[in-house]
Amino acid sequence: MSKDSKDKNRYDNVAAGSRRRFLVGAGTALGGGALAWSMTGCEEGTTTPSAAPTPAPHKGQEVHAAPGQLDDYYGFWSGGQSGEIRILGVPSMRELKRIPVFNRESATGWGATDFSKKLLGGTMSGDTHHVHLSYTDGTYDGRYIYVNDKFSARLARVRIATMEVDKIVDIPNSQGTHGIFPQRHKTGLVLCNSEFRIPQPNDGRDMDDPSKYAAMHTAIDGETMELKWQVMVEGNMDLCATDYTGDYSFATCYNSEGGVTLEEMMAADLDHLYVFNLKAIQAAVDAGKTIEINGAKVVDARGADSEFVMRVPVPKSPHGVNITPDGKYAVVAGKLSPTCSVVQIDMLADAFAGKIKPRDCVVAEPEVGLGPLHTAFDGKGNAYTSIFIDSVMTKWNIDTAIAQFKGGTESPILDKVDVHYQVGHTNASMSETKEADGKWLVALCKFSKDRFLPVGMLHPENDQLIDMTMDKLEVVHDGPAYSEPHDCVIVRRDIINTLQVQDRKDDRFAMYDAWAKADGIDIMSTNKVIRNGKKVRVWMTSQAPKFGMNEFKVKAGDEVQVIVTNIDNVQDLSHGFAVCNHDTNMLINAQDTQSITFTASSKPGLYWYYCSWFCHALHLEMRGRMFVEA
Ligand code: RUQ
Ligand code: CUA
Repeated sequence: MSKDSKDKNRYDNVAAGSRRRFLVGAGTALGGGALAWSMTGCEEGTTTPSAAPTPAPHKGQEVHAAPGQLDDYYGFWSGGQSGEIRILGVPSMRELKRIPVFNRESATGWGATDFSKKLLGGTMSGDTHHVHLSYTDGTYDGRYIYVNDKFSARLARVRIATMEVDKIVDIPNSQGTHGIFPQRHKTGLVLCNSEFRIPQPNDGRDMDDPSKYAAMHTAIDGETMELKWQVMVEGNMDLCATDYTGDYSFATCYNSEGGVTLEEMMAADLDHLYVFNLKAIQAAVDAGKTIEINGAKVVDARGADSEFVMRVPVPKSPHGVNITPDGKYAVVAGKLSPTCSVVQIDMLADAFAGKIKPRDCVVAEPEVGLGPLHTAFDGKGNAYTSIFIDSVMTKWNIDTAIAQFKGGTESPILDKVDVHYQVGHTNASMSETKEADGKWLVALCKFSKDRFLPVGMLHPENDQLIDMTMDKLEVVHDGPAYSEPHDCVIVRRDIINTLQVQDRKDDRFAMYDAWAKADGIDIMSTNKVIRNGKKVRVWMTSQAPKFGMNEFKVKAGDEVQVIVTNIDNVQDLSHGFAVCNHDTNMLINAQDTQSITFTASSKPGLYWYYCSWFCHALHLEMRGRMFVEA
């Protein structure tokens, strides 16, 4: 066997290995016809992996960011099972930062510091899928980032000024919190879908009676991060969206059959888009027309359409729902159908009033390719749908699709570009706002197969950048990504303004201030050890290249809390505080305070503590001794 054919074999095996059955079955006959739903289709057909041909030089926008050159956009990526958020520069696709959210992170001490421990409540892993920023008047207001945790039904908020998590809320009565979306007219509610149906309440009753399972559409206040209400529905909910006016929220629903096995979930031909009438729900909550489940005010909207929830029938197992930047349409991607269903939002009121049927609100259903998942927009009337099975991005025109649905003959499909491979989410610059600008499109491909050097059994994913400004879509960058970005949003850089040094305004500082008051110390200058029985509190400052205390004494087995205030007042002059052999490290930014609690070793001895973030020419000398006495 020649080296070349060996290589080819290896790549074929890679391809075969990634033949995870995404969808099985059954060939669901719908709209465009029966589809054979397995990824085998793509290996035999259009997207057999092979090394990419050398591309022709790119003639569109500048992609490469030269040394020292800033990107035009911030990209906020979810980190999937890593539990974090990532910040990339777009178009360079350079990774700028990771924000630990639901994960324990060794570098910053997130998950180990007292404040992060309190927020995480002992649950140290998370599955982030959807990152969205807070809005005012239909566009990003630069205040907050929200992200879901699918593992443990939580919603976290990051304050953009500090790029740190400031709140985490547990969502009751929910499993598999998946789609989330904030309201767009103002920083109002953040709506969260539970994907999995469970008994309500889930206390051991009805465990094996799926007919009684239900899922929750949950409203969290985006300012206070308090739970406002839940709406209980019969089907599981996938992606979430909100309109631009504050009237509705949306959830795609698959498994309207209420099945618990794959076969059962695939039985019906149609599923639907849930439309939630937020004003009617709020009125019911205000009037006390709710039931209480685990402390949540719940509106029961199971079964049939009501003033609260309407079900717009769409082809089987819809996935993404995205709202056009003009606020007129909800585009529902078919997943098992090769179509997108376009729902006209200003017709929904008539459907709620019973004047028209819910299905009448569907005004277009263009065929976009096999396995449509998510849709982005350019603000110029075009939609860009990610097509999983075909591994393409399809560009189509919304008005032409509507004309075609009425009998027109012009095809709405404008272009298709191959992506590599099996694209999941997609998003475009400012696409989820009224300021969508049609510059950059990102295809988050679930598999890279042969695009990068093999690195063991698991290959990176591939976040590909596409130039949207030319007649033809063109892939201009391959971005390997680890575990496992689901979604991203791309935000103009003028919207994001971060602090240079800590402004000490988060909840965290109220906590430290209360302790300082109790101990009668000045947090910005005191270096002091305070003992209270077996508990020792160490107040310490840091200023390059010294800690305010060269040594302190504790006793073996003491509970030691170290509170470090970094009194340096220079941007990026951060210090770390690590204690040897104590599983203890944290980052303290300029003008910030952080605290960490640990148990002093049961073995008496000397343990150095040291600065773990590079700060000064004498960074290595920035350390002190902890004496653990018997
Ligand atoms: S989902 S690949 Cu978790 Cu956002 Cu669509
Ligand atoms: Cu302080 Cu390194």
